[in-house]
Amino acid sequence: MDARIPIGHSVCPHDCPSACALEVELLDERRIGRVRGAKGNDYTAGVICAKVARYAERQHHPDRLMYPLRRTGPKGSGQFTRITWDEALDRTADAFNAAEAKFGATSVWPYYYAGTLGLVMRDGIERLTNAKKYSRFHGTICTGTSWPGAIVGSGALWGPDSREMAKSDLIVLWGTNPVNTQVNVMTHASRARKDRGAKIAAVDIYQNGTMDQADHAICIRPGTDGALACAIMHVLFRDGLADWDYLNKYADRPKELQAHLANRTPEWASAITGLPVPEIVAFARLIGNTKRTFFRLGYGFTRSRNGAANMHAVTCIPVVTGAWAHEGGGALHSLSGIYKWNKTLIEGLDVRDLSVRAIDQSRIGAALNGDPYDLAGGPPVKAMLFQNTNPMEVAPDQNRVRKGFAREDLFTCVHEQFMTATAQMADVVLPATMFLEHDDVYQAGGHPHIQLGPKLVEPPGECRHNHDVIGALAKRVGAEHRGFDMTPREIIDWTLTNSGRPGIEELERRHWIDVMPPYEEAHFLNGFAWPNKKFRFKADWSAIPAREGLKGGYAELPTFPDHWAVTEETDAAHPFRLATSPARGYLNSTFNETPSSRAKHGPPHALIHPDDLACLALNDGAPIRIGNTRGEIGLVAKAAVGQQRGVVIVEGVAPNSQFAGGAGINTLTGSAQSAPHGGAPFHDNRVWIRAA
Ligand SMILES: Nc1nc2c(c(=O)[nH]1)N[C@H]1C(S)=C(S)[C@@H](COP(=O)(O)OP(=O)(O)OC[C@H]3O[C@@H](n4cnc5c(=O)[nH]c(N)nc54)[C@H](O)[C@@H]3O)O[C@H]1N2
Ligand SMILES: Nc1nc2c(c(=O)[nH]1)N[C@H]1C(S)=C(S)[C@@H](COP(=O)(O)OP(=O)(O)OC[C@H]3O[C@@H](n4cnc5c(=O)[nH]c(N)nc54)[C@H](O)[C@@H]3O)O[C@H]1N2
Ligand code: SF4
Ligand SMILES: [Mo]
Repeated sequence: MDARIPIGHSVCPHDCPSACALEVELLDERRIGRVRGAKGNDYTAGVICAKVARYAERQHHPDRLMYPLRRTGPKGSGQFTRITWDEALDRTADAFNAAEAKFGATSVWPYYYAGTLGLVMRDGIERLTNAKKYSRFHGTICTGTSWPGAIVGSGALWGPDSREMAKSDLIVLWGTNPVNTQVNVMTHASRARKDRGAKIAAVDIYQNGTMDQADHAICIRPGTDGALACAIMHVLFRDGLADWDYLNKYADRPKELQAHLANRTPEWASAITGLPVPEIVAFARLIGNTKRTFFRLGYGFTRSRNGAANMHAVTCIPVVTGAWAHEGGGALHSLSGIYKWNKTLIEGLDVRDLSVRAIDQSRIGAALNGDPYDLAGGPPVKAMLFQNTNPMEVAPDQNRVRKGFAREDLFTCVHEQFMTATAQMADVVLPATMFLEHDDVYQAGGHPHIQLGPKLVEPPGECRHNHDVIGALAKRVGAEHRGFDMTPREIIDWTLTNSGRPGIEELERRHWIDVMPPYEEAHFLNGFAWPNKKFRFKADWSAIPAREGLKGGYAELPTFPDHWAVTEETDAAHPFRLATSPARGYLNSTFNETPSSRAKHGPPHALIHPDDLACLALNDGAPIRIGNTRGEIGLVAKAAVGQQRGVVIVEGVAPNSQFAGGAGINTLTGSAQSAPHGGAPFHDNRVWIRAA
């Protein structure tokens, strides 16, 4: 970087466990230059992904929304006209007030997600919901299955420090593709390989970039991780590789687990996973003979109807080997449980009423089409505000989502940075700031730092930040809470100090603070986070409370680790299994407007085994249709050998508009509420394939 250009310190706000510490070239008060990873942060270690290194391309994109807009043509026509902020806010508030007057407050449903991970800008919308008793938002789309699965064994949502990967002898990247989704995992895993000769194993369903880099690439059928985990533990017990001293001290019911696994043999798992028996046995022995085995557990393998159970099954493995007791050993899914924020002010928890209806985020299609189950017997949804999310592209069951958005009697206001597919359906569109244009505070899922992202440059046009919009709407709908009248910096400072952390000034000076719990706590050396301090091989799913006071369907879930056969399996009409794994250049649907990401990804394509292509009489590059009972899409076939026969991968989330006919990938994904509390099974779909 040019030493004469001033540098600002920030943090990547996007929905990624890496939450990289950033250094940003500030060209003038409005323009940024290059962005690089902070070298001084020992997790980021100077490395960031290519899409954020080129952030100027997104921030100064010619298509950025700059002014409020009102729709003038039919819904989805793309016809809008510029209006003032006052008119935009008045129209939105009028629609909310009209809905409330006629149908009650729960006919308004504020909807958001993690387009920014900043606590003030992401979660402040909850304060409006709670103050007005609008329908509450039950967030499920991402962590709905993985978090309960990770907590039900250990009792907590944390694990060893991710930087400890550098001290491991075997790193198992299970159901995660960090080369695409959180590049810094590879930094630390590669260190272990270079410094100690550590091995990297990956468990996935296709030959992605992470599998390419792995010493052991284990390619299973989708949704069969529970079977593989059981067979691994069967071999560990059978071959004397279980650590009984550790088990007796730290685990509940180890003997019962051993008995339960007696018939979960490698042969049994081979038939389910599609892996050869010797590969399962060799992998189990490698794990059993390597005390410092670090399981880095991703989200991908939980995006199936049996995902929560599979997560629990895999977390049991390092308990059987006793890896938890070793530095560089154990299992980490997310460190989100270490932060313990006081979010009273941000979310208005002091005015929250848990008896108010909550609607499942992933069921937006069903809810907008009036499904009485989703509406819980209450009024229809008549008015919505969207911040930081693009459900017209990312939510499952897209045909129903589209139909819902097209309702003439539904008012929608979308606060966005770009004219997304969701914004195109809106009645009112509001222009939003980007992260370098507002103040916020961030935690990370993949490392233990709290970071400040201060405002570094002026926003373009008339962009306003989320907190500003929420406050302005609050006034117009008569919502009362002291948080609406505070600045983002005041809210950040209050939240930090009331969560037992240093205030904003100190955080601004230091850029980040490391809040990793002590080693003993992270490794549960004083016991796991249950009253009897034992890890639970036998899961009690009812011990994992549904968030936001919702009921879950605990009863059916397996207790001991198992293969839970509830996935959407193939049938005669749908002979293929489809997974929608993440592409490198897009982050969910973010960055799908930047030219370099589009160029990298190319047109939407399906990775299909060459033998399957031959059976279908299709050539590499042929235009195809893929469909199921939910709908069908048009894209091109691409021959790929790196997955089992019958498995198809469509990486994304590519823009709907790039698919033939405009129906995007989530046309094919279902909105079944995966146990225990919901969560969309994005990688668990049966489909047919034919020539276009
Ligand atoms: N470039 C990029 N980065 C991203 C994202 C993105 O879309 N693109 N998304 C961000 C978000 S919101 C999140 S939550 C994280 C998620 O990041 P990850 O934890 O990496 O999870 P996924 O991205 O869902 O999928 C990871 C891998 O799981 C594999 N997989 C799918 N089904 C199965 C299965 O049944 N078993 C096994 N073993 N593997 C399976 C997929 O093929 C994929 O390679 O990444 C974040 N980072
Ligand atoms: N097929 C398929 N679908 C998936 C997945 C998959 O693996 N496969 N993954 C799922 C997962 S894990 C997730 S988390 C969801 C994520 O889905 P979303 O939460 O919708 O994530 P993004 O697509 O990144 O959209 C975020 C939007 O927020 C906007 N934004 C960013 N910052 C701000 C801000 O400060 N203010 C405002 N107002 N807007 C802002 C961005 O411009 C962007 O359009 O997608 C899910 N959808
Ligand atoms: S790796 Fe993730 S956190 Fe880091 S810069 Fe890229 S998107 Fe942001
Ligand atoms: Mo996510």
